[in-house]
Formats: sequence, structure tokens, C-alpha cells
Amino acid sequence: MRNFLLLLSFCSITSLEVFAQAPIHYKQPARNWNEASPVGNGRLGVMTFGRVEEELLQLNEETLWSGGPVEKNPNPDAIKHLPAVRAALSREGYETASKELQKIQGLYTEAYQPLGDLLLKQPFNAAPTAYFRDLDIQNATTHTQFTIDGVTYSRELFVSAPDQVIVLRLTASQKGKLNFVLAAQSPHPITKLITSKNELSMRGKAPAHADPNYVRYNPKPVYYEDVTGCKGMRFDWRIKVQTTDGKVTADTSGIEISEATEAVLLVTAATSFNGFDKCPDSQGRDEKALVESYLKRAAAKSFTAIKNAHIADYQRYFNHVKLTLGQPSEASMLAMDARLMRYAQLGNDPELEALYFQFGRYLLISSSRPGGIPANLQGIWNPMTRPPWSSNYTTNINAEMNYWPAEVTNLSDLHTTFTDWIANAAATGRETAKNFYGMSGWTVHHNSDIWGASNPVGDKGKGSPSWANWAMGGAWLSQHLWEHYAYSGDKVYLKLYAYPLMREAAQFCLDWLVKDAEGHWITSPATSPENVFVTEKGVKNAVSVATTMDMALVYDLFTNVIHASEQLNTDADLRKTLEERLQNLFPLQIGKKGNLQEWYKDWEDAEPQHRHVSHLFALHPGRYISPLRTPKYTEAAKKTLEIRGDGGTGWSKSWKINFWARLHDGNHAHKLLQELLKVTGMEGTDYVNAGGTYPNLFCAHPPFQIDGNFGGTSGVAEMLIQSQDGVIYLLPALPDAWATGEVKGLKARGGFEIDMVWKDKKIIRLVVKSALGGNCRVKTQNALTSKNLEVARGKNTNPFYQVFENKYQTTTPEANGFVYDFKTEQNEIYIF
Ligand code: FUC
Repeated sequence: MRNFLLLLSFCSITSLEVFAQAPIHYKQPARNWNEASPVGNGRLGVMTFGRVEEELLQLNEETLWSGGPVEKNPNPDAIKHLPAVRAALSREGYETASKELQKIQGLYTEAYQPLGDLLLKQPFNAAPTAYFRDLDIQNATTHTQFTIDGVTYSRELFVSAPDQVIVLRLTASQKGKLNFVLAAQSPHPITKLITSKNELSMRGKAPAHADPNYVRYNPKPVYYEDVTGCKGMRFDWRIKVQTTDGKVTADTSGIEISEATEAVLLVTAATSFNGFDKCPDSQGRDEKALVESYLKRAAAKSFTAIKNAHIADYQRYFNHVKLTLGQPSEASMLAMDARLMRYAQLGNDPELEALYFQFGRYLLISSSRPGGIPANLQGIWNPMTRPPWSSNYTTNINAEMNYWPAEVTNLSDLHTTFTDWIANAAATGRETAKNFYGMSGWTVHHNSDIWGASNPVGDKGKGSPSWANWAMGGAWLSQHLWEHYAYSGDKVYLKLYAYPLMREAAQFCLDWLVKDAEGHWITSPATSPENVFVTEKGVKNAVSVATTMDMALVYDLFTNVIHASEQLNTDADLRKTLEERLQNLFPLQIGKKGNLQEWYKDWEDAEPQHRHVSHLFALHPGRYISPLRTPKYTEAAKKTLEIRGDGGTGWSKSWKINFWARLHDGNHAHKLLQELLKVTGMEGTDYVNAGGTYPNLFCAHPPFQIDGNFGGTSGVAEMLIQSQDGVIYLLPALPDAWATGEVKGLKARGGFEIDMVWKDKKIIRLVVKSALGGNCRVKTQNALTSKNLEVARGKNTNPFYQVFENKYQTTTPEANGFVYDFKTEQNEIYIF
């Protein structure tokens, strides 16, 4: 450890006490799903309602999806239509192009499925007093407690990753007063059987197919039959009484426990999922054997041993980061629904904002674990057979947003669920590139699922090209492959896994680009998800060429492939080709309103405040535009945001927090965070006006969509640290409301881990842990004086901080403000 004194004229080093987060709690049971508390271990998910006489535990298993492996070439005619689309576009025939493009569509994705409900029936003759339920995100446990007739009943529930079981412990404060029945139900047809003493099994199958909820023309939108025997994921779900001092009777209607003082129940589930390319039925895994092995292992351990292992495992992730944004106030004592109401009226609860940040990390740890599959639109929590947008992976913003907080908030391992899944999408994406366009490499369109679906969806011509035919998912997904390396520095991963996939994604883009009349490389067709332009002649459409988002995605992918190939010292020829394409890529343009243009031409938007702000991918999560390098284009990006307005809900609001953080406007980002956290009870779908946060802290699109939570967490992180620009910018967008605070454990690219204490917006303590060594260049708002810090000059020599200097660059991060260098060695800690 190296201790470097930071010579501060204004005060001595102090540290705010870091308080453990107070549990999220409520004084009444959940009235609906959006008041229930989510718990999970990445694979198994539970929504706990905390109801007294009939507790509802709604269950999920992450691999329970409808369908089976994708059809590789569902529309063999599709490939014929690209020339006609391109020809129409070269004549500015947007409507013709759009109609023709619709013929290049395949099948919809499948849908994420619920497992079923566990009903805990515990009848009483009197009303409860002293009711309380909580979700403790420090330990990933939930409790419900109440008193009736002088007896205090308590229920504790958690989902263990080490033991792969849901554990439910019930107690009564007086001997023999615990009486309840556990029953099971599922939206899928199930068979119930008693599998051993005190153990009930529910067996069934997920649908062979489920239409998206917005497809309304099929008489049978959900069906279970598959004559080929391939589709229809099998599941087995079991409830076992582990220990009790009461009497147990079990039959297929449920398990009854009477005259007990304590009971511990184990619940677990498994499916036959055997990989994205295996028939879940005929080639499926033995789900019964899996379930038995989980139960056997857990049943042999004591409740305390299972619980301790669970907490240790969970905290292994959670405790990496601590954030304090103010002193805990009386607000932190309030029940969460009341606290959110207070916040909506008064604001001024920075600790709630810190809690919301941590809640996003809690959700990621609970819904995404290495070896599993990525968190979908609802993480792992879904009660519907036809959930909103199939609860799938939507790659034109949503799936990626889920993983924005992963690296920076020190949950890099969890990112691997997503980066691993990308290989599946790339495998089907190779077929899509070849079969739909006759091109090499791989690509994914805007929707995917557990089967790695990659084709343009739309049921062969019924979808709108404004969303279905966006062909740039491969480019966006590849950013995650690169970022996992940029933070971890894992060269083996880069060489053997990430780079080959990134290179192939670039290969598709090389094939996909064409030259326009001026000799610029453009995408044709191009959309800007999911917006519509109005041409100077009044033509409204979504399909044109060279949208700014497409160009920004190509830029991002090509520059990352260039950096990766340099790091690996390989593919010099490819690098030259990519550089040449970047030189002549259709340029960024500033429109007549001073905005960053979204379209090839300076057209109006049909919906100027559309929730997608796709062209600003260039600002975030891309790094094409930045205040530290390209101020003119940054101003244009800002103008775009002003025109789009602060409206929007869910993920749209969260994205805007990230944008304003990248514009280094902390107060604006904070304003949007406050709006994101505005309590709502709105149901249905209204993604213009409703939105906000449900009482259970889930983000309301509405309906619930988890990306808004994750984007909110990443937005807070972007306000505190940024490292995409050749420097580690500390507190780049600190709002006035967070003038004093402390954070521990945020990550910067190149393997740096940062702790900071700040007061009156000035950093007063800085700790940098260097996992990989190399030059550490920090940029700050206030002067740091330590003899070990050198004023930074020239380019950052750290290989993880190389920035592609584009033609829009007119300044450097070193030109203004305070920028320092210090040398670091691997696994050393530097304290200033
Ligand atoms: C895109 C968005 C919607 C929604 C869906 C899952 O289509 O435009 O708002 O988030 O994905």
C-alpha cells in the first residue's frame, strides 16, 4: 500500500461514516404485483406479497421460456428483396423501400414464462397487529411479521445461489401455534405428485409457442402441442418440508403443517433447458434429477448453514460498492411507500437516491449469475404467459441497458451472463446474415430470446420496419464484449472469445455498408429505432439510409475492433480496412436547429419528443462525441436533448440521466433521477406520461420493465465516475444535492478501483487500487496537490485509455481543468 498525502489547503482528511442501508419496509401486505418484493439467486425468482392469511409467492425459473431452437431460415424469399430496397432508397423512394423491407422479416421471438404460485394458507380468527414486512438488500432476505392473539408469527425467505433453493422459515412465538397449508398452482398444465415423505412435486411443460402480447390476430396465441417433440420446455418444481416440530400431512392438494412452532421449507425448480440449440423436450436435460440433487444437497444442511452461505455469497458481490450521499434522515425510517410519497413532494432524500442505486445492484445480483442466462426485460420476475414484449431481449436499447451498471459498479462477473449469451445470438446471427442478406459475419435484429433469435421479427411481413428491420444489434452487443475486456484486462478472454466475435460483427458491417453518391459509406436500409421522419415533401417513414445511430454504432464497433486488434497485435490488414471505412463514413451532421441530426437529411421528426434518442448513442454509451474532445458536436447533442425534452418514462428517462451525466451536467441528471424515482401506481401501458417507480422500487415504463432500474443505477455511476475518454474523470457530473458524499469500490477501465470522499463538491480523499498496473490519469474539478501527482501531458500511456481521435475532435481532456498522472503497479493501493 502506498500512502500519498493529498495536500489540501481547505481541510484535513475526514471520512463520512458509511451506514448500512436500512431495510426497505412496508406496514401492509402488497396489494398487487408492483408492491410485492423481488428476491432471486439469478436463476430462481420469487415475488413475495407478505399477505397474512394467504401469502402469495409467485415463482420464476430463468430458463423457462416458450418455444425451442430458432428456425434458421424461416423466410427463404427474404433474401431476394434487399436489392429492391436499396434501389428504392437510392431514388429516395422511402415508402416503396419500407414496403419491400417488410418482406425481409422472419418469426417473432418466444416469451419468458412464469413457473407458478406457492400459496401459503394460514387462517386466523382475528386481525393482525404490529404488521411489518421488509426487503433487506444488504443480506438479500425478506421478512413478514405480525401478531395475532398475542402470538407473533414471522416468515423469512431468501433464495440461495450456493444451494439453489428458496428457503422459507416460519415461526410462532408460542409453542404449537403454527398451522398452515402450502398449495401450488401454475398457469401451465401441471401434474402434482408426492415424491417422497413431506415433498410435493409439480411437473409440467412451458408452451411450444407464445405470441408476443401485441400480436392479436392468431386464434391460438399460446399452444403447448408440438408434433415434432422438440419444443415445450419441461419443468419440475418441488416443495419440501425440511424441518418442523409440528405434524405434517401431504397430498397432491398441498402440504399441511399443524401444531408447529417452527417450520423450514425448501422450494426449488429445474427445467430441461439444455442450451440455445437443443430441443428442450427431446434433447432436454433431466429436470427431475436436477431438482432432486438441489434438494438433497440443501436438505442435508441446517437452516443457519444455508443462510450464512447465502449471505456470504450475496455480499461477495454487493459489498464491493458503498455509496453515501447524505446523512440518513428521518425519511430513512419511513415505510418505502410513504418515503416515496414524501420524496415526490419534497425531494431532498439523497439517501433514497443512494438506496435506489444499490437496489439496481441488488436486482442484478439477484437476476444474473455467471453460468446462467441474461436478465430479460423483467429480470427474472414475470407472472404472465404473454408478458409485455414477451419479456425477451430487446437489443435496440433494453437488453444492453440491463448491463450498463455491471462493470462500473463492480459486478463484472455478472456481465458474463450477457457476454456468454452473445455467442448464441451470434451463432443464429450468422445464419440470419447469410440467409436474409447473403452476407458474412453475424447480426442480430431488435429482438432476441433464450434461443438467441436474430432474424428481423414481424411474422414474415406483419411487423413495422421501424423496429423489426433494424440490423445493428450485433454492433451494439459487441460493445459489451469489448467493455468487459476494457475493465477487466482479461487478454485470454479477449483473444479467444471476445475479439473473434467482434471481428465477425465488423465483418457483417463491412458487407452491409454501401457507398452513397458522394462516396460516403452508408447503411442502406437504415432506421433510427423506433422513430419516424417527415421529409421536406411531407413523406412520413422510418426507413431511409445512414441514420446517425447506425453510423455511431459502426464507429463504435470499428474503433473497438481496431483497439482490440492492436492489443492482440493481429489483423493489421483488417485494421487498415476499418480505418479507411471510418475515414469515409457518412459524417455526423448538425441540423438547422443546432441539434445533432438523427437522419441522413435535416428532416423533422413525426414525434419530436419520441422516447428513443437513438442517435445519441454517439454520446452514451458510445464515445464518438464527448465534451472533452468534440465540444461542437456535444453542444449539438445537448440541443437534441433539449428538443426531445425531459419527458419519457422508464428506460427512456434513465438513458437521459446517463446522457446528461456525459454532458457533465449533474443538476440536470439529478432532476431526471428525481423524476425516475417519482412514485406511481399506474398500470397499463403509457410510456409518455406515466412512468416512475412503483412502491416495490421496480421501474414503471409502465408496465414494469427492469431496464429503467439498471439504467438509473448506471446513471448515478456516470455522475460519479467516467473513464471512456482517455482519463478517469472523478465526479464529472456531481449535482449540488450531493455536495458531500462518499463512494467505495467503483471501477474504471484498465482495472482501477476507486474510493472517494468529497465535501463541498471537492475531493478530499482518494484511494485507487490498481489491479493491472499502468499509468493512472485522473481528471478532477478541484486541484489536487500531492508530490506524487504529476500534471498530465500528452497522451495517456495506459493501453486501456487509447482513444480513437476522430475528425470532430478539437480539444483534449488534458486541455482544461485538473488532470494528473501517477504510475501504478499491479495490485497496489494508492491513497491520496
Ligand atoms: C422497445 C421500446 C418500448 C419497450 C420495448 C421493450 O420497443 O420502444 O418502449 O421498451 O422495447
